Amino acid sequence: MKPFTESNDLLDNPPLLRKRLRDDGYLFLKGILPKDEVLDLRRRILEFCREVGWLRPGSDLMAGLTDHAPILEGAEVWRPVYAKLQALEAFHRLKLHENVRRVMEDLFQESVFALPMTIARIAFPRDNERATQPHQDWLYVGGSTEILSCWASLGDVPEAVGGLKLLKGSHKAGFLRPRPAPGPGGHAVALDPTLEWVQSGYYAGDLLLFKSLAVHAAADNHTPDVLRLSVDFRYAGESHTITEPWLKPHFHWLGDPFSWDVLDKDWRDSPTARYWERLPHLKAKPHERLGKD
Ligand SMILES: O=C(O)CCC(=O)C(=O)O
Repeated sequence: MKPFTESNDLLDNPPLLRKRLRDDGYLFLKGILPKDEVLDLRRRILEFCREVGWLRPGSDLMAGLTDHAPILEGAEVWRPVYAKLQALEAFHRLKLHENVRRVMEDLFQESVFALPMTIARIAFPRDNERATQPHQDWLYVGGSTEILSCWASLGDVPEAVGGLKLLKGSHKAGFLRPRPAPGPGGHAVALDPTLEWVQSGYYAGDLLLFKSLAVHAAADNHTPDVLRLSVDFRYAGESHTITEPWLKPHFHWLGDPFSWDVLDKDWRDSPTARYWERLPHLKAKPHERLGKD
């Protein structure tokens, strides 16, 4: 598979950065997130995984090795682990880092805000058929099609472990009607055979950002035993409309503990909590899931 084009050399040239995003549908930025904070999050999440017996006994925590049968996102046993992860202030803070904000302001050419819903994935090996299928985020995110998605590995994710791959140029085809499919999100789109997948290995701190209509998917995890941890979040310019569900935590549709009242109770006074309630221009509308079968 062809590697991502790295765009760090354009960070000082916003017009060219914007042009590359318009042309390719994505930007791959090396080392833009604080590596120490990313690795600290990895350690904390892997501790939660170890507590419930998902990690290989006696193995190095940070290696994230598992012999456990794959656990699917949403499963009963997954929920308490994910609730602990979602209750970490540092998890929600990562997306607000000034390096990300600066890039987003250059791209949107106005003040920006991160959508509050922030997603983590604990993707098991030996489960490629139930990994995230090719899709466009706009189906789930709705609102302005200019909203940008971001995906970062929590730790190093070499190509063999999977990470996220993207169909370069696919954002130009408009909204593609999805069909039901296994894996997170539950939908997939047909692929334009003239377009090429791109993917690179990720190091802690790297960020892939892409347009809401860009087709992307989980790349296969070719290892027998390495968990893939990642975070994904979204940004909008202050003039753009978002949809109301994205003001809530991921999996809020299950109710508590996936509510802000439960998740941020220990850090309610921090700037990470409820920052969107202090944004003067935020516009949110209900989400009509166009294209839902
Ligand atoms: O990490 C994954 O498997 C899926 C992430 C994704 O599709 C997204 O960020 O929109």
